[in-house]
Amino acid sequence: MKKLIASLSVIAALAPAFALAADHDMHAGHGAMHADAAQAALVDGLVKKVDKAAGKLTISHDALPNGMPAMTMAFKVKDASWLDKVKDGQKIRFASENINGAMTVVRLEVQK
Ligand SMILES: [Cu+2]
Repeated sequence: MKKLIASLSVIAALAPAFALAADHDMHAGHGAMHADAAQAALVDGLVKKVDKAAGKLTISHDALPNGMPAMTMAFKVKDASWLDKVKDGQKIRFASENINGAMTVVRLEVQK
């Protein structure tokens, strides 16, 4: 009985981590299912940070076609030269795709 309680508490301790992982996987899978729609649809975003060393853009984005709600997050970019086209506070329209588990900007238009 003592052993059962111990293993239950281990499961309880791990449960939040599992829940997070499962949520992440579902999110990624959802994105993959709708890859075609994601490719086509441009979403409004605001550049928060340009990280040339990491090849990443932090974007405050509207809701994405893959179901991700509006939030601020880092995206990889398909073409590193795009990091030279934008700066902090730049308004953009972009399309993103989940590429090998990393949300990646696959189209980017600078808003004047
Ligand atoms: Cu996001």
